Amino acid sequence: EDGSAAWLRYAPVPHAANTSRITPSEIVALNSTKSSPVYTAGQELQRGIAGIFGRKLNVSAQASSALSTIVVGTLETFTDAYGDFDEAEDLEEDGFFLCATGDKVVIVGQNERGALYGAFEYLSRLAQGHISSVSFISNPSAPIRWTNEWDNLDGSIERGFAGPSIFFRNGFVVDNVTRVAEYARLLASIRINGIIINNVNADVQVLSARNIEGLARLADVMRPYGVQLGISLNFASPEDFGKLNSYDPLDPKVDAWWANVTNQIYAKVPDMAGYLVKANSEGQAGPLTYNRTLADGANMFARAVEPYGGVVMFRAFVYDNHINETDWKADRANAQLEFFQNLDGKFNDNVVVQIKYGPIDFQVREPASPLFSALHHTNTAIELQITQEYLGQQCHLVYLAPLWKEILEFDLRADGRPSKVKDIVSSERFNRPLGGYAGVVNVGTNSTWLGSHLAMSNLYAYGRLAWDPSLESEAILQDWIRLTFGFDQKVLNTITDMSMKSWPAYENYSGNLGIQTLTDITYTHFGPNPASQDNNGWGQWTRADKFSIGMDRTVNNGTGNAGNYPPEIANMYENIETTPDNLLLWFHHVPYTQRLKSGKTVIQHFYDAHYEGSAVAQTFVKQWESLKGKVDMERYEHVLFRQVFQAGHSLVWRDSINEFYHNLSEIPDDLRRVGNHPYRLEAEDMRLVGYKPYSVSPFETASGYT
Ligand code: BDP
Repeated sequence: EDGSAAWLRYAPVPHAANTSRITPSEIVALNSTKSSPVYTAGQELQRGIAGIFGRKLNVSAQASSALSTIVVGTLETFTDAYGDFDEAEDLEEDGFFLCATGDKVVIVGQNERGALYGAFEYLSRLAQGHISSVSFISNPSAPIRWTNEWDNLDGSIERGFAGPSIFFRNGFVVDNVTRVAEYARLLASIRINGIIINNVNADVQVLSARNIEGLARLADVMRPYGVQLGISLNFASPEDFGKLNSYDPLDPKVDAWWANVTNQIYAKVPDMAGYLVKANSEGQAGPLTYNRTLADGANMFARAVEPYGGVVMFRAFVYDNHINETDWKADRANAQLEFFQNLDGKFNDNVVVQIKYGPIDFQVREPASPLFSALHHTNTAIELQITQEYLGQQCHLVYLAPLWKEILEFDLRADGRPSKVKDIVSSERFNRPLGGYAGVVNVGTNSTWLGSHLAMSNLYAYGRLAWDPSLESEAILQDWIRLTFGFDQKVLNTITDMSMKSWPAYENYSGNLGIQTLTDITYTHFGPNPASQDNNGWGQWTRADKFSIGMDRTVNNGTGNAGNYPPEIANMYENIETTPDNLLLWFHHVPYTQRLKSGKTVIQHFYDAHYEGSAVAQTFVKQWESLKGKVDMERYEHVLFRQVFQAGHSLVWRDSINEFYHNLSEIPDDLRRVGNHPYRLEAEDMRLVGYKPYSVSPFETASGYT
């Protein structure tokens, strides 16, 4: 159990009696072409049933009249072979119909991909011991359900925590693509249909002839899983790679250059999903250099991929990372609206503006980005981060579905009407042709995929929510636990409890009340460093001084950011009384002695929350230890190591943050804990062998500064 099977373990179901309940004697997969997802579905059903029930069924491509079969096909092939059926008309693109009664199982996809999804759904049910009869249709919430990998051509991964890239090595696409196929299989099982395989900070060399050949090899192994390949582009490629003297999107030479490159790629990868573009952000080139709009830039790529049905994901993460800290009206949270609001309706229909869930950058808590409610004539997608960049980097357990759900279920009240984020990105609310989900994943060659077994619940939940955002976080989690760790009730209860407590705990011991995560902001984004959250050009600021803390984003006195929301929401955030406590410091600058709705002062809440959050992290170790013998040793030890680390690091967090604000405000903790470091073992108290004292930065991370 090294984690490579993830949730597709197909472990035997515990009660032998169940084996007699699955009686189909053969599998009919109505396509014998090996690159076809229907063929894959047949193979997968065979593999899964062999694992779960120990029975090897034959797979045939010929429709059979035998009563006890599992038939999988597309709407077209199924009706050709077996005639019409009632549910057919309700199927939407990528959707499937699954009907299992006794020994007869019918799986029909609206297309090939849908058929494969139906097969995975059936297997997931079997693997979880659900063998009762079912008959239902399932359709996706949105057409775009992609991952974004931030892999560099040299094989490193930006914000990757699980070893080097599975896609690239030494400047080129890897030779051995086996693991890419395995990854595509994993993603297909959660109904992800596209992967952008390279970093948004894109290297122009992805367009080299050798790499385009490589893309074709990657696409070939992903195709049987219905996963399309896409790439990130560097806006300056015409100049830096093509040797033109410009990359102006309105220059016909540049346009022709992109059309030509795109034709070359589609010649090798006829079903390429499209392009992802990060422009004019954090030093990346873009159309603004030529006084062209971001829409001019996006539409240039859109024209190139349009003949092939390709899509351009254009990131709304546009800002200048040299923001002037002394300008009190400056606010990075306003950048998205400043750049995109006036472009609504100016993007081609195959462009999707990809918006991070909040206005800043994957923080432990942010309000939903107001841009979702501002673009009514533009396709949008939400960008989520499975990679725990600011959230413990896979060394802390943080189950993210509850965070994503808060955003997806948030009602932005555009035009005073129900406007939940999930209904905007599904394309429904503003009746758009496209919309969906982009999840930053960053798998690596580590057998666990993400570097941590428990972090895989996040990838699983991402796919499930992209398909159906109305699912509950806990229900998704429990499916994942059963598939990953089996049927033991104590295992289920314990991992559920730990996971559901994990985001609140992390928020408590990192940054609470909407102050942002308080990690080191200069580069690592990992441990505590509240001082770095001011005096930096990135615009992630706490505005903390001796007396008060928080960003004033009101229209009245602040940066005006609250006014970016539709009126009902704007009014809520404009006023301290109606702003929820958990976003108080996001929208308001208040004295440390400000009373929260709970009655506590801001500073006392800080102290208490940090003690509470880190205390919860201590219990994760005990909880996990209680599963010894119920989880295989390999995964048990791997997880235990991380939980012990998290328990320790949460104390470092607690003490650094509390001491920092204690020093700054000079307001004592009511319970006089700050400065005492309960539970903590000091390096200074140990006899050091092979270690030397070292002055740490930031100094608060060690109680004695060393
Ligand atoms: C920031 C990451 C950086 C990414 C950037 C982005 O730290 O590595 O390049 O987001 O999303 O949060 O483009």
